[in-house]
Amino acid sequence: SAMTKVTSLDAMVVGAGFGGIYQLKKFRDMGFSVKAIDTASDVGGTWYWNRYPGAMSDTESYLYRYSWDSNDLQTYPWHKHYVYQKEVLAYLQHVVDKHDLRRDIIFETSLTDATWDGEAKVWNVQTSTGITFRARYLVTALGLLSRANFPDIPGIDTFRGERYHTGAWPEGVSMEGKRVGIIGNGSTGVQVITEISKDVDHLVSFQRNPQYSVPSGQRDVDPSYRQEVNENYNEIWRQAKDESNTAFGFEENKDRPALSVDSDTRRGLFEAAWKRGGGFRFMFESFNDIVTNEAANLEACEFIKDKIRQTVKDPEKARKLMPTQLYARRPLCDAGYYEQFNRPNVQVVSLHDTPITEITGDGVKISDGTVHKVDMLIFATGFDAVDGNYTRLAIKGRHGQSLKDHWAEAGPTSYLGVTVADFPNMFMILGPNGPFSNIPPAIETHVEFIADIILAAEKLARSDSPPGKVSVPTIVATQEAEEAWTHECDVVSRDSLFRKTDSWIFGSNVPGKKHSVMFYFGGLAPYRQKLREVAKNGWEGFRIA
Ligand code: NA7
Repeated sequence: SAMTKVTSLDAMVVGAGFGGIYQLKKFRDMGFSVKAIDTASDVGGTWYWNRYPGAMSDTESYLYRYSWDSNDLQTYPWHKHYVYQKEVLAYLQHVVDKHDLRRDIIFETSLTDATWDGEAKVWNVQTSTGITFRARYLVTALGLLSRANFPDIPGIDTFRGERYHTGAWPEGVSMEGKRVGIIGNGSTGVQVITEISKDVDHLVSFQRNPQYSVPSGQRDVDPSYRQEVNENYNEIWRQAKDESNTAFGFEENKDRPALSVDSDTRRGLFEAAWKRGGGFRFMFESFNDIVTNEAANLEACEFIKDKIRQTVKDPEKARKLMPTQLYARRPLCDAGYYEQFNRPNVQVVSLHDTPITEITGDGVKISDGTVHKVDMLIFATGFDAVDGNYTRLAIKGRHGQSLKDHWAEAGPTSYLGVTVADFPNMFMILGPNGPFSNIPPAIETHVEFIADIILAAEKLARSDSPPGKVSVPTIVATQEAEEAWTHECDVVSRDSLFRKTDSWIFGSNVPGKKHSVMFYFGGLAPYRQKLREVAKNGWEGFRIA
């Protein structure tokens, strides 16, 4: 029968990745009745879906985890400086099991519609499996990068071979003996190419814009290193969250412009960074102006281009791999990316020289008429990032308008990256204009802020209620606060060369999507300071009733 089951909850969490898991735990600890839903059949979010070969976090292992379980920090194993997808997924499953969170997660269930009922002060949430929820609070933990972006290439659906997007990678794909084509060479494509080159019969990278990549420095962890981390964990987290902008575990350089030193010194510092490894380190640790001063940026570009020239033996391949843009996209690192092109079975096609004209039944045709025959096509073409995860969902605020409507004119705006005016009691983890930093500490910052403001509002509601009757609080950001935060995000990113370089970070990777500010570029530590001030000033920018 068409009986709909309605479940009343204090809070509902959408998504069971890094963000949703912690939010669920928080609500549980607050004594709330809470459920989380996820489209996937297990926890993990990003790390559930992105099972492509070579998938790895490029945040060092000791900082790519939760900071709130000190026992776990001391004991949970990690063996390399960076964690691979399988390990991140196993870690998240471990956390969920350890804290018995699984019983409140409903899998294979997607949010289809959420509507604010202003009279009852609840969110009515419909799901793909017919379960309906009535929840006082709605928290979306959808991830920054979950909505796959497929290029619109003629003939794409006529391809008869295997076809995969890296963000929905199935288990058990074999590369052996296959001719493989890959479109996309961002951080995902670089990881895939580096990993599979040795396994495939033949690989062609169909490359639009070449990118800059530096060594990751992936290596085994020495037991003494782990011990040192363990002994200093409190200090490590304090530095990452409250002193650093990127929260990657190093101090960003604050006082050395790249052109303030002579060229030998500069080269020496770049070389040292190259040897240490890490994309964020390379970009931010040695000099203070690589992403704000074009002349400084060009110095970094030249250094990396020299490395490409030295590494790639075939001058024609080297030419195609040479970046032409500024070094101002998400910094990449790898375990031997450029080296792969020295293999005779690995080719690169420059789509600037010869664009793809169509995908045929058995390959990829480029503008000079060549058809590259392939058995498998890999789309490492990224995501409709940040707001793309929201605009596909019908989440409707107090005037019945959706988030998509709300963002139609001004672009994806928010107050503090956590909430949107006219969407009472709804909070986003990593919504638009949240901090641009290492993700787990940014997530923790959001989850803790959301928990704190709800606790404060609940307390207020209890003290305001007549005896015997508890009123339900509503928390909503003001339009002015949202506009001011949007302005602030605009101002702090104005000098950034990232803003002048097309990529998903400013929404310019998807055809038709408007170039817009989607992150707070001021850094995690200043962001957290701002949140503390908001709380201290009586939840400034919010109306709590
Ligand atoms: P990215 O960084 O958005 O990279 C996507 C890649 O796909 C990039 O090389 C694009 O070329 C390429 N692309 C996209 N559309 C096309 C079309 N139509 N034709 C050819 N090539 C195309 O996604 P990733 O998955 O690598 O990384 C996303 C984030 O995940 C990353 O920053 C990490 O934080 C984790 P382009 O460079 O735009 O010319």
